[in-house]
This record gives sequence, structure tokens and C-alpha cells, in this order.
Amino acid sequence: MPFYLGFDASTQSLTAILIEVDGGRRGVAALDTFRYDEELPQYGTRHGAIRGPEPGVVTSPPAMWAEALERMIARLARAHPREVAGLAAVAISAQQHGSVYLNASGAARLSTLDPRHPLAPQLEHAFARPVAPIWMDSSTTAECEAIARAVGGHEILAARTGSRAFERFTGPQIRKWATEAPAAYAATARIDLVSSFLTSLLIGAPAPLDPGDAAGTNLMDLSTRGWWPEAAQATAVDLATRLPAVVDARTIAGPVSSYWQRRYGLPPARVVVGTGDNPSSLIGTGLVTEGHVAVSLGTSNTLFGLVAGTRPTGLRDGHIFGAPTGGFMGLTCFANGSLARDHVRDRYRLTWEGFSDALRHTPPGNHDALMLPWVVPEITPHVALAGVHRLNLDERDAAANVRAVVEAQMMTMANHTDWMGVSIREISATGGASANPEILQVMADVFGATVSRLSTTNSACLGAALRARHADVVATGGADDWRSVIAGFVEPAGTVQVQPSPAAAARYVDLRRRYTAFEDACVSGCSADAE
Ligand code: ADP
Ligand code: XUL
Repeated sequence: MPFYLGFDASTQSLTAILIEVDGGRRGVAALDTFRYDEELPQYGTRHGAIRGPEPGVVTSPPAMWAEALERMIARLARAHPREVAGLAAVAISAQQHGSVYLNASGAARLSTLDPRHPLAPQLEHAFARPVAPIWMDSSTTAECEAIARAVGGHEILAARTGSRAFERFTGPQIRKWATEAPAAYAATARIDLVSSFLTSLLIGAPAPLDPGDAAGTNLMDLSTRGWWPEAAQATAVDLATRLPAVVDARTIAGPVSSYWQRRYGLPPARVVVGTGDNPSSLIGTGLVTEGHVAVSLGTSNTLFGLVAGTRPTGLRDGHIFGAPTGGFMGLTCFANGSLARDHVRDRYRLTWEGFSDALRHTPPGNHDALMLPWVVPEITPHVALAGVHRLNLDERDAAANVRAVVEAQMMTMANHTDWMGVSIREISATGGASANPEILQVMADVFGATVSRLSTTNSACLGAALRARHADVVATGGADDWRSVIAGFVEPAGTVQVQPSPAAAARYVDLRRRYTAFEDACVSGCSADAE
């Protein structure tokens, strides 16, 4: 009986899901997760990352991801030997934009890993840069401007690559490092994204990238789905030779390497090219046709869905990425997701139950009290300096602050995703906070849309397992049919639905305008009280 394995290496944790498909019988055979802070404390991360030393700099140790992958595989092999032995295919989903810098011996080491020894110590000298800047880094404003200038402006960059230059995108991150540490850059043989790094470890060879993750670099030409030479030149010397190839998202990168076969008894299962967590979530939320959107409430909040592939000009917000289904997806990302919700919960010493109570006992619209919850620098809208701003909101009123943070997140998401041109009537919710029905009620009311909570909160991980299944079917001569791949895993039957209240939805029409005015005022220099 074939089993398929998906991993999601997110900001704070690594999750694995094993699914089984036997004709019409489909199910989840295993689900396991662990948090980096708790299980690998020796790396010194907080919420999976390390901040500083300079303002805006946020990195993670790539060796931690490698060790996490090995520990997870060891756990799965121990707890589910039969399923692991029956593995047909595997795929990685990973946080987007983060970059891993391997030196020449590191790149060569991939194929000579010794199965008698653990992975991480064998990679000790593999990195030309010991840390990986991640999507939360906001330290590259100067590099964004330099790259945009060199290619003829942000609009030209956006038309080619799907995005204006963004601080967290890999191109600006590479440019900063190549400028600051030219010798170490010269000693870099290969620059991976997190997805291709982990896929390389699985196959024991340099792995390619898919157009979903590659589009998160400001370097990929959407029309050719290959690197755009002008952008590469504008970013760093001889960059193209250091980047993985971009291939179709259904490509089999290789078999599981002999390291995993010998050390943990894995079969030589097919490993599909990896992708970012958002493209992977597109599959895991079942968005294989246009017209629906999903909202992921994870460390970041994201709203995404399939789009026609063009991007209106003149916009600051949003991105176009390649979609795993072969077309394009639109996405808008908000940095202040669970960090902002956690901040408010902790500040008022609440449990999630208390947080939900506060939402239940406060009215939609919150008596016009507003909060801009920028606990960390914000991506959408662009805000370089973190700060929590309040309007008509008493800082001592815990319940009002809880409602304010959730309403703010939903209103800013609704306001900044008009550009996708999708009339939002139905939303699939995923990510850690989608487990909270009171939060989903605010989402339904603000968007005036039905919100479906999927049975899995980790759709990125499920999406990885489903991508593995899809690529395996195609590789063995089967039909390229996404609907049949997701059937039984992402079904309306397995969801909980939250309906908008018409009175509450009407309340937000006006409040969204006020929120925009408050947000605009603060983006251009806020005078309100900041925490
Ligand atoms: P990521 O994948 O980005 O690491 P997750 O999607 O796993 O993040 O979400 C983790 C977050 O989910 C936690 O930080 C927490 O804020 C949030 N979370 C978990 N349970 C609840 C709940 N009942 N209500 C609100 N938020 C929750
Ligand atoms: C998307 C983005 C985040 C990360 C982490 O552009 O930056 O969603 O992928 O989840």
C-alpha cells in the first residue's frame, strides 16, 4: 500500500504528515510536529529565529533545520516502520525566502554523507555563511532600492518577477551579504532556499527549485520560469552560477539517498522538488481551481489564491508566485500574525480560552476602538519601525485590546488584497490560529464571507504530501488530475463552516475605511501612542 510523506519546515516548527492512498481509501497515517525552541534549545532560537545583532536582522541556523529533519525521520521510522517502508514519494514545504549558503565542500558533502553518523556534525564545515536570513528579516531596504534602480524601477521588477523589491526576498538578502562579506560570498558554491536545501539533504545531491519558491527571490522571470539575467546581475557577481535550476513543480528531484536508506530503512522513494509553505498550502487547502482564497494564520498571516498571472501596475502590495498546479497564485503577506496575537494574549496574561472569551464578550466594531498591531516591522503595509498604535482604545481594557488586534488583522488583510481581483465569498482558513472559532468569526464578519476551517491546521504539510502523491501518479503514467489527488483529504465534509453575521458585516464597511485612514496616517509618521 503506497504511503506519501510531506514535511513542513515552518518558522517555529517542523511538521511531518504520512498519508496513505489505497484506491478509494485515503487517510492520515501519522502526524508529528516539534518546535525548534523546545527540542533543539542548543541553537538558541526564540520562536525559531535569532534577532540581531543589527536592527531588522532575523536569521535561523540552517544546521538546526538539518538536525530537525533527521530527528523527525528517526522518530517516524521508529514509530511507523511499516508505513515508512511503504513510502512511494516525499516532498518538502518550507518557509519562503530564507537562504542557505553552502561552500564547495558542503555542496560535495551532500553525496558523501556517512550513514553511520548523524547528519548535523557532518555539515559542520559545509556552510559559507553559518546563519540563514529568513522571511522576517527587514534589514535590506537599501539593497531593495539598489536592485530596483538597476533594473529600471520597482514597476519593471514587479512586471517581470511578480513583486517589487521586498526586504525579505532572497535577492536583496544576497546583495547585502555579497556586499558586506565579499570573500565569504566568493567562497559560496551554492545558494539554496530552505525548500531546496532540505530536498538536497533528502536526495544527497543539489536539488532544483520550483517556480513557486523561486518567485520569492525577486530573481525569477515569470514568463520564462527561469532566472532573469538582469535581476541576477543587479544582485551579485556571478550569481546565476550559484543558484539552483528552476524546474516544473512536478519534477522528481531524485530518489531518497542511501544515507536515509541505510540509516533509517527508508526505501528509494521519489522525492519531488520542494516548494514554499504558501504554494504548498494552496494544494493543502484544495485551491486547485480559480475563485477561492485561503487565509493562513501562522507566524505570518497570508491570503492567497490562484490568479490569472498578471499584476495590476502601480501596486505596493502582494506577489505573484508560480503555483504547484502549473499556473500562478497571488499572495499578500502580513508579518504580524501569531506574534501579534501572542503578544496581546501574553500582555494581558490570558490563555487562548480567555482570548476567545474576550472576543465573545465584545461587540463587532469594538466601539470604534482601533489598533495597529505592529509588534515586529510590517510587510503590508511597509512599516520599518515596530510599534503598537491605538486609537480610541484604552490600553488597560484587555478584552477590547484582544478584539482590536484580531479586527485589525482581518481589516488590513481585506483592505490589502483587493488587487487580486477575486470577489471573496468563501475563505478556507488554515494555520495554528485557525483552530480558534472566535477568530474565524471575526474573519467571516470582516470579509462578509463564509469561512471553512479545514480538518488540518497545517495545510502546508498536507499540501507537501499531496504534491508527493500527484508527482508520483504523473511519474508512473497516471493522469495529471489534482481533483482526484486532493479528494478525501481536502473535502468540504471535513470542514467546519463559520457564517458572517449580516449586521456585523455591515458594521465593518465603515470601520474598514477608518482603519485605512488610521493606517495611512501612521505609515507616513504616526503620532498616536506607541507601545
Ligand atoms: P508557523 O507554521 O508559522 O510556525 P503555526 O501555523 O504552527 O505557525 O501556528 C502557531 C501559532 O498558532 C502559535 O504561535 C499560536 O499563536 C497559534 N495558536 C495555536 N492555538 C491557538 C488558539 N487556540 N487560538 C489562537 N491561536 C492559536
Ligand atoms: C510569504 C512569507 C511567509 C513565509 C513564512 O511571502 O514571507 O508567509 O513563507 O511562512
